[in-house]
Amino acid sequence: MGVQTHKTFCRFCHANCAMEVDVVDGKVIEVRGDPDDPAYGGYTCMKGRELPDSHNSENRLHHSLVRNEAGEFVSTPMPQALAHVASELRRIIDEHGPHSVAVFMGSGGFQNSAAMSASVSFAQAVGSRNFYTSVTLDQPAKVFTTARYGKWLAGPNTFSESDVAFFIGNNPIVSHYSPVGGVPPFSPSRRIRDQQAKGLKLIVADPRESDVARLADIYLPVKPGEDPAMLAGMLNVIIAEGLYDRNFVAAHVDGFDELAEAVKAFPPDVAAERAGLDKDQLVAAARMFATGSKGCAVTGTGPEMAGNGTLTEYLVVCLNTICARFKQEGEKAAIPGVFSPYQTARRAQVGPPVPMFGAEGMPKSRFRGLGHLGWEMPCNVLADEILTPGEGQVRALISVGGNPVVGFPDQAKMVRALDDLELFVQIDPWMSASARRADVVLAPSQCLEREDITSLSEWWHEEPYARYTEAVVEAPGDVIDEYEMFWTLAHHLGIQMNLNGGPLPMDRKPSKQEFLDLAVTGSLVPPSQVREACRANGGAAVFYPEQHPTVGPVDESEFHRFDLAVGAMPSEILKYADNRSAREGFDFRLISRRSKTRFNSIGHPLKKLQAKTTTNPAYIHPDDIAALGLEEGGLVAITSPHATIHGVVKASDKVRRGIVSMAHAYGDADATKENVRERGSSTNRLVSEVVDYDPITGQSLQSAIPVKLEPA
Ligand SMILES: Nc1nc2c(c(=O)[nH]1)N[C@H]1C(S)=C(S)[C@@H](COP(=O)(O)OP(=O)(O)OC[C@H]3O[C@@H](n4cnc5c(=O)[nH]c(N)nc54)[C@H](O)[C@@H]3O)O[C@H]1N2
Ligand SMILES: Nc1nc2c(c(=O)[nH]1)N[C@H]1C(S)=C(S)[C@@H](COP(=O)(O)OP(=O)(O)OC[C@H]3O[C@@H](n4cnc5c(=O)[nH]c(N)nc54)[C@H](O)[C@@H]3O)O[C@H]1N2
Ligand code: SF4
Ligand SMILES: [Mo]
Repeated sequence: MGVQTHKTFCRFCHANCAMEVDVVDGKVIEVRGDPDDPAYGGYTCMKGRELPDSHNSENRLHHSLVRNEAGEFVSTPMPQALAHVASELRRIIDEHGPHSVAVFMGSGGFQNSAAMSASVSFAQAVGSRNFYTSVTLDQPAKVFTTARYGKWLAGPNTFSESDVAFFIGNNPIVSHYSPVGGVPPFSPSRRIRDQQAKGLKLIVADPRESDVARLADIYLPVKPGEDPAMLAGMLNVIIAEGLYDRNFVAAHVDGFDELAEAVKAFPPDVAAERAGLDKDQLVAAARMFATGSKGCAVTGTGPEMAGNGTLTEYLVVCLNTICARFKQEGEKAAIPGVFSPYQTARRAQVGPPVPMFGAEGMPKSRFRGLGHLGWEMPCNVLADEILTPGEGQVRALISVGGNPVVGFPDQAKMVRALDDLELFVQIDPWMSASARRADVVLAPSQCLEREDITSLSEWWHEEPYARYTEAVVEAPGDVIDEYEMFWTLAHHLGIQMNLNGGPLPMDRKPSKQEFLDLAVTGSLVPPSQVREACRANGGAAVFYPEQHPTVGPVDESEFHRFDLAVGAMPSEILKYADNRSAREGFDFRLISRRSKTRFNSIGHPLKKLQAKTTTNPAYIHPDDIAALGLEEGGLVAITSPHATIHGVVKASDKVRRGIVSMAHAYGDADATKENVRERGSSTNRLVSEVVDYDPITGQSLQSAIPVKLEPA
């Protein structure tokens, strides 16, 4: 049979790169970047190029697995597996109440454009407060600070109009991730260079000279966890030298005087000393950022995980706010977001307050004073909610493309918790570290076997770009889409799922198109319309320039201001100034990074990615290697106050001294010193979520972890 070529997009990660896929005899044989797509221009990365292996691998699950009485997995038809899960859920709900059922949506789930709505509406239909997503293992302080300190309705300056950009612990060249205002992750390094050719000045702060740091005009090798000192020092300079936007502050910002007073604790010499930076570089960076006319400061995961995450994000909000890095009346809105249902018009003003953590009536956890952040419970409390008897104890967990064994803090405790559940359901195409501990593994379809919309990537598109892709191959064996799994479970339980646009039909299974239309009702264009347009366009993307909202004038009847002095801020700056976090005997800091060849733990089973690496090396400065008596290629024992792991030593003069830089999501619960070269090891064994965590978001210290290093 001949080759059939289809236009679609990759969903290995959130970037949704435009692809052409060759199919022979119903099998994907090759994928490549679609050179005709105007936003992506043919770009792909080494992970996405392995989609054929991912879909065709014989190690992939073709059938669901249910444990029998002897505890062995038995291959089970999907309808029976789902009926079994539903009857177990019914028993558990009847016995322990609705909060005993938890749902966790991990990063494998995010790749399906229906899975978030399906899993959250299922948890709500059950009536459980225990809905979790990887957002609270990731960058929850961004969600909190934008809601708490003020959200500009028109959005921030976009990258393509910027003459300055400041990336703090964000390495989009490898991660293909940057918050709105950062660089769109499609061909990120070319995009940065092109913008530099147009005059962009780039500042990067990272304790290691990351891929993006190598392109910087000013590189600030900040000490791990000391971003607040660096940022407060920069604010000090900007305010003292009057480099901020006075008119904007007068019109839209409260709490400026309190901020100005608090950052006096960080004059440049004090800030530079604390952050481990050169004072002149810090001052130069502050001036470079503030004298630019457009462009944002953005952070990635590093500084959010390094302790003081909420304070760091708050200071970044302050930088962007006092320098007025926002879209103004008459301009096109920053990010049109074709599939995003907007409740409020895009105006040149701050939006109404959004109820966040601690608001009246929001569900609370039984632990550490933590509670719902927006609509979800922080991952920090999941292990304790499972392990601790009492009202609302979690007895059943459905993990949708998450891998709690490797992603969560305190691996040993999470493993105990998973093993303590009455029912652990893992939705996963692979026998991942978590799937191996599950009671039921439900086998999902993979991306090229599904219809999907580009909702996950559209917050980077500055133009109204949209796609609805068809499935390009049929799924093998007995696998289905996650939305169908949740619908079937709800159908068995006799509960009603409600989406953004209203109730989902429960008497017959809705199509994916119907599901998506209801999931994003109120969007600029409904998915069904985009589908028709894409079909008419040979499967390629469509643009909706006439739908791109123009920023409207201020609505005086709904006028709000940024407030930089609510809650614990800015007094947290002074607390931080008085409090140096030293851990005696643990003089090194382990910092997180992304592996080029994996997406968290996604990709471990793929042959070509394995050929590149099977471990997450411990990158250490050559002088530290010598001083500690370590050896390149040898093993290092890495000990935190909580546990010890092993790593394969790799010399790198790109990391600061006093640091070990390692990717997470390698190694499973059985990883040992003996198998670290084949599996890598889990940095989360070193972390305790009850000792070092953010009191608002629950984010655990997953970077800048105090450790000591010894030869192993
Ligand atoms: N120490 C430390 N810890 C961290 C981090 C860190 O930097 N340092 N990073 C944190 C971050 S940012 C995140 S987002 C979390 C991630 O935490 P999780 O989301 O829990 O972990 P992943 O490894 O992404 O899990 C993905 C799972 O999805 C499965 N999968 C692969 N393809 C598919 C698919 O098509 N469908 C379905 N249903 N499943 C699929 C994989 O086999 C895997 O089991 O980890 C966090 N943990
Ligand atoms: N190839 C690949 N891509 C991925 C992923 C993956 O696993 N592999 N994971 C995906 C996920 S879930 C996410 S959330 C995104 C994350 O996207 P990013 O946040 O861009 O992730 P990283 O590339 O790890 O960049 C974080 C940087 O923070 C630095 N850092 C660590 N500690 C500190 C600190 O205390 N202060 C400062 N200033 N910097 C610090 C690290 O050295 C690192 O360079 O990436 C996504 N993309
Ligand atoms: S960047 Fe992400 S979406 Fe693009 S090819 Fe790589 S994995 Fe796929
Ligand atoms: Mo993440």
